[in-house]
Amino acid sequence: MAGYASDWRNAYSGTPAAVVRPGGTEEVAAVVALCAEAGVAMVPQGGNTGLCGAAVPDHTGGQVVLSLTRMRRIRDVDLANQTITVEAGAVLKSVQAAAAAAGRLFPLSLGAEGSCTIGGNLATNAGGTGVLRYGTMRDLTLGLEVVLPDGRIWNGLRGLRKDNTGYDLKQLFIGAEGTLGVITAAVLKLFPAVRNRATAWIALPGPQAGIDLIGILREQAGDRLTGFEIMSRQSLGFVLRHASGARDPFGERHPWYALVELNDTLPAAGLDGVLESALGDAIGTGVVSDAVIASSPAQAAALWALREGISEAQNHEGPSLKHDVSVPVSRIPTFLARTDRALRELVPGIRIVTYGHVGDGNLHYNLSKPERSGDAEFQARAADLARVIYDATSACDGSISAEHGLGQSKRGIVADYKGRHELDLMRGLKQLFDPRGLMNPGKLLPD
Ligand code: FAD
Ligand code: 2HG
Ligand code: ZN
Repeated sequence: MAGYASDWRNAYSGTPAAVVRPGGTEEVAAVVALCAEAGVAMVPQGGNTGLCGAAVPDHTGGQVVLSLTRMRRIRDVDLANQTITVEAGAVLKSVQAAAAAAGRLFPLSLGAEGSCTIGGNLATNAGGTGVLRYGTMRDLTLGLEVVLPDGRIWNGLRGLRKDNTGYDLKQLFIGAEGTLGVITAAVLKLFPAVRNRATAWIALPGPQAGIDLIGILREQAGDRLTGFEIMSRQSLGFVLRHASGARDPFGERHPWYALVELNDTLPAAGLDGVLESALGDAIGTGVVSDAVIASSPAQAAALWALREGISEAQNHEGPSLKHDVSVPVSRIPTFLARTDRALRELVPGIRIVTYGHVGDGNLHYNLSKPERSGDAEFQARAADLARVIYDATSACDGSISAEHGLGQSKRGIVADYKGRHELDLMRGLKQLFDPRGLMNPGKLLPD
C-alpha cells in the first residue's frame, strides 16, 4: 500500500486501513455506502501529486483510501457542444490528448499533468500555466457526477453553459479537497485547437518590470497572452544546478526572468512578430533587459522545462517550505520587497525561491535553508517564517492558498486569515453534506 500511504514529496504519510480501487461509479457508491454504514472514514485519492497532504490518510489505521485511478474512461466528446465527459481517474495528460485527437484543446496545464487526475484537479480547483487565458478548473467545468458521503449518486453531468435553476452545486465540490463527496466524472469545456504559438524567455531588472511587461503585452497581444510566469535568479540557479541538460538562455546573470507564451487558433497569426515588437518596446523603455524568442517547438519546450523544473530542483536543496499565495497583481512588488526583507532578518542567509503564475497574482514563495545549515534547525523555524509570509499576504488582501489548497498543512492556520462568518458557513456546508464527518476528515477545515 506504500504508494497510497504517502505523497509525491514524502512530506506526508499515514497508515491506510485499506486501499480500495473501484472500477466504476456504482462500485464507488457501494464502497462509500459500506463505509458509511460501518462508520469508517474515507480519503479520496487521485494521482497523489497534491502538495498539502490532502490525499493521504492519518496514522490511526482506521481510514480507507479510495483511489479513483481505475476510472479513467473518456465517456464522450461532443464537438458541437465543445465538451468532453471524462471519469475522475483520467490522467490530465490523457484528457489533453483526447481533446487534441478530436481537433480541440483542453487547456488545463501543469507540471504534474503526466500523473495528476481530473478528480484531483477538480477537488483542488487546479490552476497552472494557462489560467490567464482559460481560467482555473472552476471555469473549465460544466457538470459533475458525485457520490455523496452516504453512497447516493448525484448525476449533475450537464453540459450546459446556461443553467439558472438554483444554487450551483458543482462549485461546492470543486476545491472541496474531497471533504464533501467523491467526484466520479465531469463534463469539461473544450476550446479551438492552438495552431500558432510564440514563446520567449525574458530577463528583467525586478518584479515591477514583470508587472509593467504584462501591461505592455496585454495592450499589444490582447487575449493571445496565454502564460506569464516569473522566476527569481535563485529559482533558475537551482534548476541549472540540478536538472540534467538545463542551460541558461543568457550569457550573464539577471535578477529576475519571465517566461511568456502567446497563442492563437489561426495558423498564420504572426505571433513571433507581435512578441518581437512588444519586447522591442519594452527593451527600449528599460522594462526588459534581454530576451530570446524560441525558434522551434523544441526550443520552446526547453524554456518551459526550466520553469517546470523548479519544484523538483528545490527538493535537492533540503526541505522546501512551500507557500502558495496570491495578492492583487499590482501589489506584488511591494509585497515581495517587504516580505523578503522580513524573512532575511528572521533567518539570515535564507534562500528565497520565488516563482509562479504572476499574471494571476499567484506566487510560489518557497524557502530553502541557508547553505551549510541543518534540515532540522531550518524546519524548526517553519511556523515563524510562514507567519511572516501569511501576515504580509493578508495585509495585501491576498490568499494563503492560491492553488494547492489547505489539506493538512494550512487547515489550522487558515482560521487566522478567514472571517468567522465565512468559516461558520463552511462548517455548516460540511455538516449538511457529511454530518458524520467521514469524508476526508482532518483536511481543509480547522478543528
Ligand atoms: P491528489 O493529490 O490525489 O488529491 C488532491 C486532493 O483531491 C485531495 O484532497 C483528495 O482527497 C482530493 N481528490 C482526489 N480525487 C478526488 C475525487 N475523485 N473526488 C473527490 N476528491 C478527490 N497544482 C496547481 O494547481 N497548479 C500547478 O501548476 C501545479 N503544479 C504542480 C507541479 C508539480 C511538479 C506537482 C508535484 C504538483 C503540482 N500541482 C499544481 C499540485 C497538484 O498536481 C494538483 O493539486 C493536482 O490537481 C492534484 O491532482 P491529483 O490527482 O494528484 O490529486
Ligand atoms: C508550479 O507552479 C506548481 O510549479 C508547484 O504549482 C509549486 O512546488 C511548488 O511549490
Ligand atoms: Zn503553480
